[in-house]
Amino acid sequence: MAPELTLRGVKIYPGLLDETAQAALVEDLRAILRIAPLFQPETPYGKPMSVRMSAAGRFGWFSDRKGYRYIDRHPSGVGWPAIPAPVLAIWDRVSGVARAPDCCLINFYGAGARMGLHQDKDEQDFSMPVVSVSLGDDALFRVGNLTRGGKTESVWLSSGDVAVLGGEARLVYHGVDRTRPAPWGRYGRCPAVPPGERMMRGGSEFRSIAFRLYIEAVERLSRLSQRQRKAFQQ
Ligand SMILES: O=C(O)CCC(=O)C(=O)O
Ligand SMILES: [Mn+2]
Repeated sequence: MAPELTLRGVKIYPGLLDETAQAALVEDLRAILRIAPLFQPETPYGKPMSVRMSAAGRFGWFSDRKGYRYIDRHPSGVGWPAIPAPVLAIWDRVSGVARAPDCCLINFYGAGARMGLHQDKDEQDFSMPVVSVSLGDDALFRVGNLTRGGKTESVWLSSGDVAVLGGEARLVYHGVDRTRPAPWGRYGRCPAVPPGERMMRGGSEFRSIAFRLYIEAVERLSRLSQRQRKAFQQ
């Protein structure tokens, strides 16, 4: 499938998912988050990240003072839910690889959340791409270079857009500067994400969400200690 847009090797498929598909995916994500609630990772420097996360699949990404890594259970101790079939179908359409993904990371961008420029290099096999699916509000996605620094370019990703970091672009620096309410987006607001809607009971405003699929590093998998796990169970 040919991408409509390429930004520094990142392939972008604007509006790959129609409104019905977006709404169905949001329901799938809600079901995952009821089992494996969003948590706030900490950087290895001890700073809480502004993006909250969860995951589906065999592995989920996690970070605390001990570093960035994949773990085989949600920090509460519950197993990660399975990757929903429509997510696997998106992977099949755009990834260009036969192997199925092991991880569907769910990134939730609440008000003011952002993600600084970084490379995705906690995975084992860089011949596997990273696929990103945007749902909800628009996100300003920034792409840099294969090394830190230098000029960067950005693009607004809207609900239903899919981006693929693969091949030469697998290890480009990238990040999300900010989000903005979707009415300005190319395809409007994701119908399942009305403004101000509460995501979960006692949960937070479901302002924006982007989730990505990963094939990642089994060998670098680690487990949380009892003490680390307890911190999430309170
Ligand atoms: O949310 C996005 O689109 C980017 C997130 C990202 O780069 C990451 O979680 O590694
Ligand atoms: Mn990344």
